[in-house]
Amino acid sequence: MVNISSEPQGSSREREIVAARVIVTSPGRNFVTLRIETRSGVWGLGDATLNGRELAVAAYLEQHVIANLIGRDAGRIEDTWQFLYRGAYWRRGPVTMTAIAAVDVALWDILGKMAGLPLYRLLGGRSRERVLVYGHASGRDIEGASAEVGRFIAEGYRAVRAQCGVPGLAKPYGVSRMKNAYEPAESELPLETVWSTPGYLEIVPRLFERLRADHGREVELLHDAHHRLTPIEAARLARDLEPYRLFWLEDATPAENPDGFELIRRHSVTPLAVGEVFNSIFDCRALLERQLIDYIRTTIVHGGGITHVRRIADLAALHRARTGFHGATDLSPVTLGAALHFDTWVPNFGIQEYMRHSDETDAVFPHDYTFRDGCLHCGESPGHGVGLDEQLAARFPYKPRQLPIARLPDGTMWDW
Ligand code: KDG
Ligand code: MG
Repeated sequence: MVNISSEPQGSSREREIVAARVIVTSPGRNFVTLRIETRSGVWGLGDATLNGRELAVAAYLEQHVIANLIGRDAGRIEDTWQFLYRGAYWRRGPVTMTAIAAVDVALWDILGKMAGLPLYRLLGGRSRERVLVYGHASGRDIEGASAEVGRFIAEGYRAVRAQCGVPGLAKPYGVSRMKNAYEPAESELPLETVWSTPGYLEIVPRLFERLRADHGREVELLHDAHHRLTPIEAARLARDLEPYRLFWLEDATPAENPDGFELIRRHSVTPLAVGEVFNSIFDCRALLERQLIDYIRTTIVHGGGITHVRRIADLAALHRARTGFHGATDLSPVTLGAALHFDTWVPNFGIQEYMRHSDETDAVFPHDYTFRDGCLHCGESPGHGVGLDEQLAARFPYKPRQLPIARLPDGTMWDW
């Protein structure tokens, strides 16, 4: 008889899930983490953070998911994914898919720990030596933004996203106050900001003209329009930016209707990135199949975990699109750790967003990934390599925070 307990990933009894709980903490910003534990004592972590809607995911997990996990085999990752997706009847949506992602990533973490292998090796091994990242530079004006881009280059970054203030607009997207990293969810109720497109369309090409003049053509430059433009405005911006050879223009227009991207494509060859608010392959499908985008940004935490996002990456590969995972600070170090293993493996990798977490966040989530020469490197410890110091986490209680909203000068509600 086969001695199943000698399997590297433990016997099915050892893999049985005996406990799972949600930890909510706010070391500088809110994070929701799921911890799943097996009978063998091996545990795994998954990120369940949905910025501004954190407690909805925490409740989804606590009230509707955890009881279903107890007694299941932690090694049945695919079956558990299908159970939570198909079995719930109510499919997709950011809350559901973030909750499923948390379970999925925790199970992959457990599998890695039981096998004694880092996650990228479970996925199929290394496809590259390092993960190219882009940092976030911003300034109240072109001058300030260019100085910030210079600071990133001096720190070793090879790719930088640049945003700058727009004359007449008090709080345009992506421009940090003081020297702090940009953190949009800063108030208990949504901060009301005013948006106006004409000034923005004037200043952004001038920003990139200046950045090329100051920093040359080698550094990769990116920009996020954050869903503010209509398709024809986005087409104009994409065309005006062509001389400055952007790595990508992100979220040029809201993506619910893929035809908007068709219109941009008709007018411009600036590469396009979309998808940080997507949560399933069905959101990505038309844009990829019609070759309307170049980079897909849907990431592990909001896209149903590794099990689902690798299907999205494969679909993208069929259409020569590459990954460019969302990586703002509202995605916890658990997501960043898992993403770096995915990035190290995935054949059609493009770039990874990297906004450094605060020191408090890094202390609560000890991790083994490192930054060097403009790239991140995943660690070699088993699983995704990110832990959680629960005692420290308990010192940072949850703080209600919501993302801002945008209105046009006449008060019309707009896309933030
Ligand atoms: O939670 C919202 C932020 O993650 C988002 O505004 C950041 O657009 C963003 C980006 O590209 O990082
Ligand atoms: Mg974005």
